[in-house]
Amino acid sequence: GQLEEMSLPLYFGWFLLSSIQDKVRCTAMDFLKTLDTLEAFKKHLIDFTGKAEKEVDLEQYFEAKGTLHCTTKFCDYGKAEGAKDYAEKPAVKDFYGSAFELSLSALFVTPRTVGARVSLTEEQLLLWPADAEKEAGSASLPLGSRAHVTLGCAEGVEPVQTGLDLLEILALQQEGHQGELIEEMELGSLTYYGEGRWLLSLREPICSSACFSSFYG
Ligand code: ACK
Repeated sequence: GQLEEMSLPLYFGWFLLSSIQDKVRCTAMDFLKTLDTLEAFKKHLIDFTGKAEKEVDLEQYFEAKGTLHCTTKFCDYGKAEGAKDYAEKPAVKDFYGSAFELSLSALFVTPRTVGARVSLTEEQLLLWPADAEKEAGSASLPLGSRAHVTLGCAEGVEPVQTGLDLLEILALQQEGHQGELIEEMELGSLTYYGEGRWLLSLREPICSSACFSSFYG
């Protein structure tokens, strides 16, 4: 029928409830504002500016990228590998349009992106493509490691980079890099992983209602 012939979406994912989007954006902005002022951040400013002594306003540095969501499968209207198989998975069909509770467990900042890590439940992992981490060259990381919400990108950076930046930090952790614990902030503990990579593990994960759906653009 006609439905089957419709092209596949740009991506499938969980779309955060709009009231929670504001809360997440505000939390991220507060974090950027604070990070900006820390001596430890200023010490590594060159990662962001390419020049010592130059100032950076992180709130201006990153551009927001549309509606907040956690991509499960990027389909590129059917052109991406495995797009059709994903769309036909029973779990994808069964859960399409259903509400979920996403847990945002950390915020991370790199010179390219700012994002939130999403910790998926077993049920949510049913909607996670088996090759999402492999595709990004991080086959040894657990399924769902790439799950994130993009909160902003530096000029000229595409949002696909956010998940790759998260995987980079998680790969460092897996290799035994503890990072440098900078300080206990109100929101959680802040760790520096070198090369401008900052991770804030949230003391209280942000819980967000989100609808599993797709985006056509
Ligand atoms: O921030 P994101 O997760 O990164 O959400 C957007 C969304 O699809 C629309 O562009 C993500 N995206 C783009 N290209 C890819 C890709 N090759 N693999 C996985 N996710 C992608 C992007």
